[in-house]
Amino acid sequence: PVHSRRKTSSRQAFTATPFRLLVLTILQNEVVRHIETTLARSLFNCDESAAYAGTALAFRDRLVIDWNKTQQNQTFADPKRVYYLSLEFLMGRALDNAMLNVGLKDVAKEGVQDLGFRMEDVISQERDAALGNGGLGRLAACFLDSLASLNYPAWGYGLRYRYGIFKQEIVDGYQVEIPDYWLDFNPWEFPRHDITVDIQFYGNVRKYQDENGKQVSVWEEGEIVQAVAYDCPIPGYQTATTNNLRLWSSKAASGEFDFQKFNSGEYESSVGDQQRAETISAVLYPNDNLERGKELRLKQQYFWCAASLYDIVRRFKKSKKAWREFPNQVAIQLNDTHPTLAIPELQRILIDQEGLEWDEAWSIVQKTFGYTNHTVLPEALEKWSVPLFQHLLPRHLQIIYDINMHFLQYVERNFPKDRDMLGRVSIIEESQPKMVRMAYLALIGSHKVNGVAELHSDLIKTTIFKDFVKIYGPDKFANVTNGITPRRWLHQANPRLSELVASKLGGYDYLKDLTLLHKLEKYVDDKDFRKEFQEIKYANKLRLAKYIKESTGVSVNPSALFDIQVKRIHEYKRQQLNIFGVIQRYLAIKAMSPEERKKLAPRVSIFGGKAAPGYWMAKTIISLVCAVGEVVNNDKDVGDLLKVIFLEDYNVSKAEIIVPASDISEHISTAGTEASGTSNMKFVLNGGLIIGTCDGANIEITREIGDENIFLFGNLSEDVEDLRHAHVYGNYEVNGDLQGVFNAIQQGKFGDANRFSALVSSVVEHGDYYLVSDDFDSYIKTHAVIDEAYRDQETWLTKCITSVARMGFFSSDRCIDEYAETIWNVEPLKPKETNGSA
Ligand code: C3B
Repeated sequence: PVHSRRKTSSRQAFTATPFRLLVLTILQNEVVRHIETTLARSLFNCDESAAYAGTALAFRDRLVIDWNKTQQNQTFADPKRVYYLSLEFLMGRALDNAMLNVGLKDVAKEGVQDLGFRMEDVISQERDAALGNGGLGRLAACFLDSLASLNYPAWGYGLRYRYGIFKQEIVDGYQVEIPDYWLDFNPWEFPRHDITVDIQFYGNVRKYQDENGKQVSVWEEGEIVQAVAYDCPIPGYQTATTNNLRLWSSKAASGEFDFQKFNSGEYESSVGDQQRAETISAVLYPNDNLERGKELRLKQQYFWCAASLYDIVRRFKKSKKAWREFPNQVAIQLNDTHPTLAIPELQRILIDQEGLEWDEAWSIVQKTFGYTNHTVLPEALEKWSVPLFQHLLPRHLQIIYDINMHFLQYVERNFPKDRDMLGRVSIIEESQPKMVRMAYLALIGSHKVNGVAELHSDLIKTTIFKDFVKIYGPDKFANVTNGITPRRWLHQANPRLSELVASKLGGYDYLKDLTLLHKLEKYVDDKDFRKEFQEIKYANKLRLAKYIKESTGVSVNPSALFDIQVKRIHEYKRQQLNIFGVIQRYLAIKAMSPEERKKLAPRVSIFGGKAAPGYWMAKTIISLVCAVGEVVNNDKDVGDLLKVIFLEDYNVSKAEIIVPASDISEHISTAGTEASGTSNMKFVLNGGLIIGTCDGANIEITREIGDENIFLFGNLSEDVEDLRHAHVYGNYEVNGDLQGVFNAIQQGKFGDANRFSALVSSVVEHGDYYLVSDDFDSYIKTHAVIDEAYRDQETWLTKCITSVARMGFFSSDRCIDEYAETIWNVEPLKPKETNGSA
């Protein structure tokens, strides 16, 4: 078969007709062969799903060749590798990405057309791989894309959940969760039944002295569960490098059920062990920025960390290098505290199994790990109860106590006068029951801790890790501002804009070096360019309007200002502020004269996002949005001036339709609560403007694009604490406009007021923790500024174009290069055979 990647790296190279025809024929034959043989279906009843499957399998074949080569190359060169440990990988769809990276999308498009299908429809047959909740999981997916595209020898390690994040349905204005069984047909994974690891739980620890008088600990008995590897190829853009994402699936160690029980007639309980083992990797915990301390979650964490470390250590041992070389061969990045158990696990392997002394082992551990913190929200900081640990992982608890003892001795030596510090920084919280503070363990066991945007990285040093800055010095802390992959979030989601950019920049190199976008600035006054840029935005809005009509039945005017907030529903992200603002707009419109109405730009307020199933307040916010939509959208008197939409089941593939269609997107968290945010970057890169608070990456976006191109409002993070203190509990007075909104809700304008009373009372009675009342005025005023700005379409367009041109900094490629240099100390490994451009 033609191995296309080397020969079709750029579109220009692919105009030679006879060659193109040949490839087309070959590709088409492969698709047809897969449909007829792999899927055992006749071409006569080939539907879109079969066309998808055939196309996916044909592209998969091509990926696999490069994947094998990459792995061989890495085995042979044995460079230092990066291991990215993440409980979440929110990958979305793979086919479009595979086609882009293999470089044959145009040909494939023609091929499926010949079979009678549109590529768009074929692509949309694929289910999202939704193994994540939100920003943290999607960041991991962007990182894998950049790691491969930049040729870093890197592996992702995660869990192969049978159920990803639930599907959201809205029934009568309420969220309903539907399980996401996504594995019916997944051509992008390869089970490795030969790669298994036995993982131990429970049991007890026996200590004895060996023949040399050395104290030895053995972890005995308990229960064994087997981890089976499933591998997914991760192709890079315009390179042959294809890395591996290894996901672990759990199964009973014997792989068989209890025959004795079976034969004695206890059929159901005979499969019990099997099922209990399989439960470990069954389902993703659906909480974003919240930890609930469930035993099964801790089991997931250990299962995945232990299997991954076994794999990493096995690979290292093949090289027969001395243990002290381990940190020169291995960099492990902890995506938040979820994989923190990898730290005591590596220490356990080194001292209990490999016989190293404590200090030598610990020095290896610290040099190996890096820890990324993604949140300062107290409810998201992981703590596990000591009794649970004792029960599930008795040896690890001992090791954690030993780590803590060494650490506290060090602190005591260096800060003899500050006795309180010991209690504050101890890994063990002296509560009832005692708790293990995972963030402290992660920090102590790593050589670098990084935040994900400048403000956030500063905040962790002055709040949750303040004492640790004193103990270790500031150099242990770093900032790596998040980024996004331009391949998915520009080229794939917005092909027309990508093409327009390429036409001006002389090709698609900017997809590999996003800073090249700055060259667009010289076209900001170019009439044709402006016209086309605007037309593309309109076409994207039209596409979204069509989707809104199909999914909600509501017609929206594509010329209206599209105002979008899509992200997980959380009080700190303040969708409640947004919907209160929408209500205020509705009330204002109702009170306007016809002349005033004429001046107002029509608006569509679009919301989307999932609420954690147990997060009642978040679910109430969704209900209020739906209830307001019900009233506003049916109010003939308001017409096009305002529409309110809640889009069901927001996910990665829907984001690819939604993001390119915004005029304004909302990133309005209480200052200091959103560590970074990454959708803010996606929206601006796609030619939309932002309304936002001075929080997370909004601040750096402002610095890059200029403050004339962003609509900032609200209080600053340094004032948040004082403002919170100034609030009173009980009957708190809010100002006129917000009071008007509350009155409308309480009068039942949007249905039974009792349904929404918790939202109102969180502000007026319970201290308004998220400062909705403090920021409301400035929020409303800023929306008025936006209305005014939108009336001047030419200036608006200039802002949009200029912003796109200045977004180069926010590529996840930049971000990965920073990690590689400042945290991992790894170098790219050139692929053996490349397409010449890598
Ligand atoms: C998120 C944060 O809430 C975002 O601000 C940030 O952009 C992303 O991580 C990526 O860094 N986050 C999350 O999605 N889940 C958590 N448990 C913690 C943080």
